[in-house]
Formats: sequence, structure tokens, C-alpha cells
Amino acid sequence: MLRCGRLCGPIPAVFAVSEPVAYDPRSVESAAQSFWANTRAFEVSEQSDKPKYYCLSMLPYPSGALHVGHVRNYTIGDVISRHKRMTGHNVLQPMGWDAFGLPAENAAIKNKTAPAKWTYSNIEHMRAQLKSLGYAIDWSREFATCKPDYYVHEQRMFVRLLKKGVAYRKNSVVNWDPVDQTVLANEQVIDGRGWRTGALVEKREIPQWFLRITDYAQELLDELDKLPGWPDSVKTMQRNWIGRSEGLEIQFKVDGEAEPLTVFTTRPDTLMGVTFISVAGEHPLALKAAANNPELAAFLADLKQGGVSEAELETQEKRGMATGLWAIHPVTGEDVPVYVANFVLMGYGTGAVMAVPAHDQRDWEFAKAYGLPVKPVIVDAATRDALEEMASHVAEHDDPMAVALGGHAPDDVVEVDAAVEVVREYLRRIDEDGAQTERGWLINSGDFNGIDFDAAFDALAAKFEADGSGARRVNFRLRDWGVSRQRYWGCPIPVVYCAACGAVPVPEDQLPVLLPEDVADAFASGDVHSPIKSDPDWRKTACPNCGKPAERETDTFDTFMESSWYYARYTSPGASDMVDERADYWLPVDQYIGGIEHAILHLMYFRFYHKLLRDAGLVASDEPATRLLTQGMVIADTFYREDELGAKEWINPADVELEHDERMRVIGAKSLVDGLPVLIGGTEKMSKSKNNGVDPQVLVDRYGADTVRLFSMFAAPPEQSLEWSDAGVEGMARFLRRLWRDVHAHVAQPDHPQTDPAALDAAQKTLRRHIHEAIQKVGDDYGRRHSFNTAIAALMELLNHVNKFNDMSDQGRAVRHEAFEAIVLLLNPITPHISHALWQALGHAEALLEDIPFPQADPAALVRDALTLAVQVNGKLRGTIEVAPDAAREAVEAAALAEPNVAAFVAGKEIRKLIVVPGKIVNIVVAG
Ligand code: ANZ
Ligand code: ZN
Repeated sequence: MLRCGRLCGPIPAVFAVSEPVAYDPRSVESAAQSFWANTRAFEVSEQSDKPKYYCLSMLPYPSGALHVGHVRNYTIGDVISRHKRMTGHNVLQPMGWDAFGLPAENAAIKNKTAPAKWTYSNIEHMRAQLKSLGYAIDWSREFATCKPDYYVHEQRMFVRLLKKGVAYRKNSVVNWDPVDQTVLANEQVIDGRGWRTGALVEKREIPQWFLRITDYAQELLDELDKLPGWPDSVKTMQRNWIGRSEGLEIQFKVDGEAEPLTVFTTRPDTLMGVTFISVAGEHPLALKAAANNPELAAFLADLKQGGVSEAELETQEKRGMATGLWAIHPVTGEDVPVYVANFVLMGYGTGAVMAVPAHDQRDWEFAKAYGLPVKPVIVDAATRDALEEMASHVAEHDDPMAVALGGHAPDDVVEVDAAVEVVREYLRRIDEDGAQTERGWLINSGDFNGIDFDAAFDALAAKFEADGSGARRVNFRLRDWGVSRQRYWGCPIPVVYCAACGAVPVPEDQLPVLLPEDVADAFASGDVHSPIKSDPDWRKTACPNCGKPAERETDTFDTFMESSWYYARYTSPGASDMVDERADYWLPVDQYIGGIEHAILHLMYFRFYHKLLRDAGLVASDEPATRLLTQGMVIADTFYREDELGAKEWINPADVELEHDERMRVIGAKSLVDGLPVLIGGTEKMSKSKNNGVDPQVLVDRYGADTVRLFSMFAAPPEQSLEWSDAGVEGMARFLRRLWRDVHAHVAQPDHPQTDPAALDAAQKTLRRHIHEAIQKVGDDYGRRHSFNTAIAALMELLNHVNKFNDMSDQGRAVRHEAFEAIVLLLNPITPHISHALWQALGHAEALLEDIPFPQADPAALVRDALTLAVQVNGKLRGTIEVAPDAAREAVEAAALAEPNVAAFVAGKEIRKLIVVPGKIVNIVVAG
């Protein structure tokens, strides 16, 4: 029996045979996975003396099968988790299922089955897929959010929030998809149409439940500054979404109306430029005016078409209609007309805007369309200077602005011509090009002329606050979170409607309100309506308050409700409340990983919900996650054919063969199905719509999980998009086969002693230095930089060094052994199965590599004995020298000149220059 002389035990005889064992990922992976499962290797508890590390990947929606995006996300999380465990942490990596949602209902209609059944069978399949990828997950904490033992806590929390006033009900205008009969989020409205049905979206007003996230707007904003571990891009998106604005509310009296009209403005400095007022279609004043104005009433009805998203309002054509009402300017006393305008939102500020066409682009477009005046009241620095220069030349009583507008410079002061031109050009731009929206200095504003934005803001705030006709005001763009959905497959909202008592929360001891799962018949009939809405029996109940017959709420929660607190539930499996004291052991999440598409909604609700948990006394921290990594998209080639009408049929890359010319450039592509040509459509995000998805299962079956994991980490840095390439996957498979073969060839060699650093020759020392440089780099890449592709590249390079090293001496074999052990352990977070097997091949007993400390670089091994410098004479390489890394410049110069070949070229010539680039090169320039 062989014995490794270092720290290893006897090498099993099977590896001693000269015929190398072929790499069979299937058996290697199932052996490792059984070992982990049998030893419950990744189940963790709070009883640990190690520091905790909670690594969380966003939980998947059980759509049916894993896609490559999942594989990328979960592999990143797994590499971080395994590396953290190897560096001495108590690591929690959980997994669950975001199991409610619309796709299950659509599938149910299509397959004439129940959403629950479809969902549970998808979960079974996808769990098996995740297991086949070998993720180090604590499966004992798994849950599906559609199960009552999960959503009961959500219902209980909602009832508590109702009592606190954090949850409330109000009518609100929503995007209504007339085909799916459901409310759509703004993000689900694309070009005015439902994202799924393509139907024209309508506006509707219905009663809905809301959570008061706006109460937390300031905190959600401020705490972004305390999240250095979150990407700036995400924080910027959240800041913009929260949209804090400081401004004034100003009252305008309206002719013939008792109530003043209040506007919200962030630009009170432009007050004197107001030429009309615009209000939202739902504004009370508009409704009042429409009562005896059929034309206006028809216009208001028309405005209800189309979505309510801001992006849509931003891009749509500016439309409006006069109400016939006149407002009175609070400073000049002039009458300004009141319009209804389609770009004013009822839900923001006061639903009314003082319109300043000269300085607001929407108002400008509106004014141009409806022939309303444009009055400039703000100038930029250059225009202000020009006006000042003119003022010093024109007669005291002449207004320089009037002079400029008068079309002529004063005849006697030729030198102000240039200034007049500057002013006229500024005015021309406002008139012809569009609003000048930058802050500047006031003109045409009477007593306020000459001051800047801040001074004007303060002066006007003081003026209106003094007489009560205005006030400073902070507004947030963030809206309260509407959590009602009119769908079946969601968590029932625990409320009962009683004719006498109104909306009554279901008492906690009567929870959960169960969602019936056995509804296949309803879906088999093709009805797209919610089975609980169409089932009178389910609705019927007794009022918890007075006991009289009452009806249940049939709306269900937005599925973002479940994904807002799942991270906390993982910490406390089985807890009788949402979480228990274990939550504060694990939270906050140390590393959260997921797609950038969740930058705003999910990540905002997730932060908000954590504060709700905190305020309910359930957790102590303020924020749910200290670090966030948003992984990039996975993209792939697209292929298609066009029919006579130009409609594209997308063909999956797996069914296409590329054609190359003799220089391997792609010149075309053909279908593997019919052999006929297909068109190449460029690289795009993998999606169903472009049919360019790659099924990770096919790859796992063909190459094994380790190859797929390795490729997904090697092909791109985690934040960037990853271009899928079959050749790339093949390359990874080759690398693992070579590592397998090399390790087995090495262990077939005779026994070797332990490495003796003092006894190593130069080449042995160099290889050992490469080993320890790799250890240092890979540890830093995994831990600090999250740069996995460079870590893999370093390990490939190290394997190349090992391959070039053919020293079969005792110490040579010892250093080679050290190299293989390092590679196997360093690769373990990425390719844990092959590492598990090769570790045993290297002579160790079967072990959990996560419990073996991550290799540490030996500082002594990193020291370079000598650096090799090239020496050039007149730009040509003439020799190399070996110098100590800390050698003085004079010593390097002397060594260069002493190099025999260099000396021959320099001999007898005048040295004009001698340049030493430390660590790299010596340049000698000689005359003649
Ligand atoms: C006059 C003005 C002049 C404005 C000017 C802007 C520029 P943010 O920054 O997003 O808070 N506004 C107020 N309420 C609105 C509503 N419900 N729907 C649409 N627009 C509304 O924007 C505040 C500005 O948006 C306000 O300041 C108001 O127009 C407009 F040169 O008032 B401003
Ligand atoms: Zn009642």
C-alpha cells in the first residue's frame, strides 16, 4: 500500500493500479451527494462557537424547471457559502419556494388541473434538480410559501398591522387588465397593454388593502447610506423610487369657489412664471366642473383609458381641456385658467400643479399645444451677467429685459450689443427649443428679481407661512403598497365583511383562513375567475364581531408579501410566531444574491418588512441584509426564420449548427432538424420569447454538475452578463478531466516524503511559490473580491505549472502533491464533487471538505529568491540577469553590464543611457 509522507493516511489500493480511473461525473457526484445527505453535512444550528454567516439566494418561483439564471444565482451563493464554511464560519444557506402566483393559474387553465397540484409537482422536480447540482443547502429548513403553516403567519401579521393602522383599506385607481380580470402593477403595463394578455389596460377604482410603507420612506432612504455592501446602482434606483422632494404647498383662490386650490411645487422660485394651473382628471375641481360640462365629462372618461404608470404618463402625448375655471395668482392677482391635464397624477402631491411653461418641459409642451403664454422668470449665469452689463449702460428707468425684448440695443451703447445677443439667444431657446429647467436667478419677478433659488424658496415660504396660504412640504414619490390581488392562487386576506360591523379582521385564533386547493373543476371549466370568488360557500361565514352572517374577503395578497419575510422564516423553522429568538442569531443576512430585476420592488418591500418585524419586536436589527450581489443576465445566441408576412419563428440554439469558413469565422447556420438554413439573430437575454434558453439539466446529464457550475462561474464576473457558449462548457469539462487524470497519475507514483522547504532546488521552490501565490489569490478572490472567474484562471495556470514540472525526485513529488491538494481544496467551493473524490484519491479518508480549513499561503513560500530581468541594448534583447528582489539600482546596473553577451555589445562604446525598470527590464543605450 502506498503512503503519502505528508499528513495523509494510506492511499487506497484502487488508486495504485497503473491504469488510470476514468472521470465519471455521474458516480463521483452521486457519491459526494450521498455523503453530504447521510452526514447531514449542511444542517446548521445556533449552537456553534464559530461566527455565523447567513448566505441567501433569492428563492425560486416553481415554474417547472430550473433555468440557467437559477444555476448561476445558486452557484454564486454556494461558492460563497462553502468558502465561508472553510474559513471557519457557521454558515446557513437555505432554500424554499415562492409558490403563489399567476403562472400557476394560467397553467391550471391550460392543463385543466389545480394550481396547487401543478405547483407541488414542479417543486418536486426542481428540488431534485437543485440536489443534482450539489448545493450545500440546509434542506431541513425548506418551505413552500403556499402552505398554510407558512402563510398563517403572514395573515396574523396583517391582522396586527390592521389594528396598528399600518394596514388600511381605501379606494384606488388601478391598472385593470380586462382579459385577466386583474389589477396590474405599473411594471406589468407595457405600452399601455397588459404584459401577459396584450390587452389595452383600463383604469378602475376599487377598494384595496394597503400597507403604509410611506411612513417608512425617510428611514428607507436614510438607511441606504448605511449599506456600503450594496451596489451603488441598486441604492440609486431605490433613492429615485423613494423620490424625496422638498417643496411648498401654495393655495390659489378660485373665482366663484369657496375652497382654495392647493398646488405642490418644488420650484416656488418660478411662481411669477405661472400662466395656468393643471389638475388631474380625478381632481375634485375637475369633477365639479364636469358636472355641467358634457364635453369635459367625456374628456375625463377618456382619460381613464391607459395605464397609470409614471413612465407612461411621461411619454404619452400631452392632452388637456379647460375647465372654464380661473384661479387667482397669489402674488400678482392675475387670473390664470385651470386646465385638466393627462400628465398630472391624482396620487402625488395635491393632484394640482402650478404650470410654468418656461421652466417645466411638460408645461411647455402643453402650453405650445394649447396656445398658452410662456413667461420666462429664471435666467442662467451667462444671461444674468449680460443683463447686469446692460443695466449698467441703459438709462436707469429702462428695464434691460425690455430693451432686449425691444429688438434693439440702445443706439449710443454699441458695446452692449453682445450682451443683448446673449439675452435674446436665451429667450429664443425658451421660445423655440423648450423649457429651461436649470435653477438660476429670478427675473420678471418684481420684488424677487436677482435672487437665486434658495433665497426665493425661503422668501416665498416665509411669505405664505405668514398668512397661512402655504407651507413647506416634503413629498415622496413612493406610494403605499397595494397588497390586494383579485386572483385565486395567493394567501387569502384575513378580513370579513359584515353589514353591521364593516370590515372586521379575522381573530388570530381563527387563523389561518385556508385557501382551498382542490379546485381542479373550476379550472377545468376554463373559467379565468378566482374559484373563491365564484364559490358562495367559501365566502359565507359569521362575523367574528356580532356573529351575524358575513362574507369573507376574496382578494388575496400580492405575492411580494410572501417574499418579503421568507428570509426571516428560514432562521426559525417551526417557530409558533413568524420568527423566534433564533432570528437575531442569524440576521441580518450577511450576503444576499439575486437578479438586478428585483432592485426596486422586492428589495424595497424586503427592507420595509424587516422594519415591520423590528417594530413588532420580532427582530433587533434595522436592515435585513448587509451585503447584496446582483448577478448579471445570462445571454445566448438567437436563431430564427421568417415567414412571408415577416413573422419570426425562433429556433433553439440546441437545434442549430453553425457553419464556419476555413478561418473559423461564422458564415451561417442551419437547422439540425431539417438541415435548412436559419438566420442568426444576435445575442440576447435567455428567454422563452426568443427560444434561446439552454436547459441546464441537459448539460448536467451530459457533463455533470461540476462542469456546469465551473462554467457558470468562469464565463463572466458575477455582476456582468454571461454569454452562454457550448465551447466554453466543453472547455471546462476538459479541464476537470485533465485534473482527474493528473491527480491519478500522481498518486500512482511511489511514496514520497514530506516537503522540506529548506531542501528544495530552484525549480521546486518556484513551483511551491506558484502554489502559495494561487492560495493567496484564490482566497482573496472568493472572499473579498467575489471574483470567481479570476480564481479559476489562477487554478488553471497553477495546473499548467504542475504539468510543466516533470521532476520525479522525492522532493519533486512532494511539492507536486502539495500542488494537487491545494488545487482540490481551492476548487472545492466551485466543484465540490470532484474535489470530494480527488481528496480521497490523494490519500485522505472520506471527509467533508468544508470542515477542512481553507488553505493559507505560507509567507516563506511567497518570497522570490531572484527576479529575472531582461537586458536590452539599443532596444534589442541581449540577455537576462537574476537579481534579488530588493537589489539596489547600482547592483542591478552592474549585473546587467556584467552579463557576458551584453558586455560584448557594450564593449568599447559610450553608454548614453541606462534605465532600470524595477522587476522588469534594463535598457542600455549606447552610441554608434
Ligand atoms: C411648478 C414647477 C416649475 C415645477 C418648474 C417644476 C418645474 P418632483 O420633483 O417629482 O416632486 N407636480 C406636482 N404634483 C404633480 C402631480 N400630481 N402630477 C404631476 N406633476 C406634479 O416634482 C414636483 C414638480 O412636479 C412640481 O413642481 C410640479 O411642477 C409637478 F419649473 O411646480 B412644479
Ligand atoms: Zn358584525
